[in-house]
Amino acid sequence: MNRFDLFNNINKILKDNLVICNIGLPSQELYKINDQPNYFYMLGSMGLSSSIGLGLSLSQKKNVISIDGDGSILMNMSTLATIGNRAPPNYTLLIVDNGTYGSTGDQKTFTNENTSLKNVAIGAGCKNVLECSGEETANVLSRAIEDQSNSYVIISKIKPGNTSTIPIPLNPILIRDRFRKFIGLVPFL
Ligand SMILES: Cc1ncc(C[n+]2csc(CCOP(=O)(O)OP(=O)(O)O)c2C)c(N)n1
Repeated sequence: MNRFDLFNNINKILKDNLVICNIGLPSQELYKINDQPNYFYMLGSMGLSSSIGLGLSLSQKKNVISIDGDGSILMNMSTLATIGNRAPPNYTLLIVDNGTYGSTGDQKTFTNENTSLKNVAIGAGCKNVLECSGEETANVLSRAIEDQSNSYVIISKIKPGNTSTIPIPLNPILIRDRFRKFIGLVPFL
């Protein structure tokens, strides 16, 4: 199972929640499957999907799913310490661990070698850290969302590989404003 297969599998869970999606092909693939105003596509800021989702979950009550990549988490590991100490129960971090920097040509990351993001997350103080296969992810994610008392970090181990996509044809201001409207905030002027 690659990222596109995984997103197809979990879209039924994502669609009812606030989703912050990692920069590059993850956002393009999610857009290709299903575009909704409650999906916030990152068009920049590699490594900050987890942090933006954390801030969002702390500032309002709806469930937030941050979708991040292994490469992005490796680049901004300190996010796991913040999550480990401050994540509220409405926050779930889904790390799509395909073992590569997929968006830039599938260069291998260190999760192929000695680095375990599960162990890093546990060491950073994250509770409810679950590693699973791509096939198991829909079940694991839906149980995490249903649990209103705890935050979760899920590491979904999948195969590398990208699907043919187009750049998201939405203006970043539109992505921002329709997301703000969805959570009940007025658009910026
Ligand atoms: C600071 C910074 N460095 C590098 C990039 C280029 N870049 C964009 S996406 C990406 C790979 C992200 O890999 P990962 O988070 O594992 O997600 P994947 O595409 O594999 O799903 C890179 C290196 C960037 N946008 N910003």
